[in-house]
Amino acid sequence: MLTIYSDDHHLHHGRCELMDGQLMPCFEMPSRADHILQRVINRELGPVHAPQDFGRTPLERIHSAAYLDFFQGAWARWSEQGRDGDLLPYTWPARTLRSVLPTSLHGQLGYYSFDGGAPITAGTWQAAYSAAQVALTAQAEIQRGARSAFALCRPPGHHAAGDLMGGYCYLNNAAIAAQAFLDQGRQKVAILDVDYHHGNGTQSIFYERNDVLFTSIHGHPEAEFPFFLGYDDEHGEGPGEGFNFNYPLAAGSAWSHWSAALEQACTEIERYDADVLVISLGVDTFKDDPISQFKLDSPDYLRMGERIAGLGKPTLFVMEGGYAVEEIGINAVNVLEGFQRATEE
Ligand code: OKP
Ligand code: ZN
Repeated sequence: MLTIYSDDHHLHHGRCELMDGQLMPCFEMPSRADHILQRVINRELGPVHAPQDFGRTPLERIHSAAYLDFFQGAWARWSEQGRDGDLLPYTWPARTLRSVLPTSLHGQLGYYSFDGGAPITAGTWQAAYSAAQVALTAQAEIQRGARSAFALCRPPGHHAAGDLMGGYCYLNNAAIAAQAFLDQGRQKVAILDVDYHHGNGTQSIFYERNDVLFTSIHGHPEAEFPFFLGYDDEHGEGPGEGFNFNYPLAAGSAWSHWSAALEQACTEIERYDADVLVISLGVDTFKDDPISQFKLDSPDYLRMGERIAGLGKPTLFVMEGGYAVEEIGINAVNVLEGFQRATEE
């Protein structure tokens, strides 16, 4: 399986996040992608290529031009104010307030975000832009006929909506790739989001559409980030009604419960009869993940890959979360090796 990877992810290294009332070093750190790349190489998964540059146009199919302009220019505005620390929002247009776009940098940052978990640093735009190009380059490989490809994206993307950053995410790599498939002639794309957290950004982007099926298995939003989306009664709206399926699970869920949800998601994906499959591949379902509450173990990721391969579709894997840095490479590449093994049989 071909892996697409860019060193540009090192340009994004946030300092701190607020966690249980304490400032902590960001869990979403560069060594995550470094460990995954090392495992890809050590296991000889396949070649590793740098991304091509498809420009901003495919990003604008998912994100508003105003949002992209803001994100691209935010650091320059911040440093013009003489600042060099992380740029973080602190006020949002929540209930009772108006969603008007202010002129000030921090006002606009609140307008274009939903939480304080996505710091903008000097290199964040370049890193996120390159991650989107990584996804698009892997997508192009599948469009050329490959059975599968791995987009080793960092920062992740599934919490980013059309004009919102948050939850470590800025550009929705999986959504950008899904849209590229459609723009290049595919009719139906299925997304399976296996990250521990609900992919609220991806769901919202495609919520009123029937050309993208969104399915997600995640910690129950009653108890887990992002809290305000991801319930099992969210089925889509308008033309998108019946094309959104959430499988929220309780804290402590292990493979037996998780795999039962996977079976249900696979049933919906098979019923949809997609042309192509996009996996939002988070491995923060791991038992030792420092910010998550599921109990999957490393061998379970082999089975996950096997089951995904059983769907028999061209499959694009897009890296999302996973914060047990020592094991992230083993777990992510286990999914890919499980897929590969089942495909060869
Ligand atoms: C991103 B992905 C406060 C703690 C909130 C946010 C989790 C984002 C997960 N900073 N944690 O889905 O793995
Ligand atoms: Zn996650």
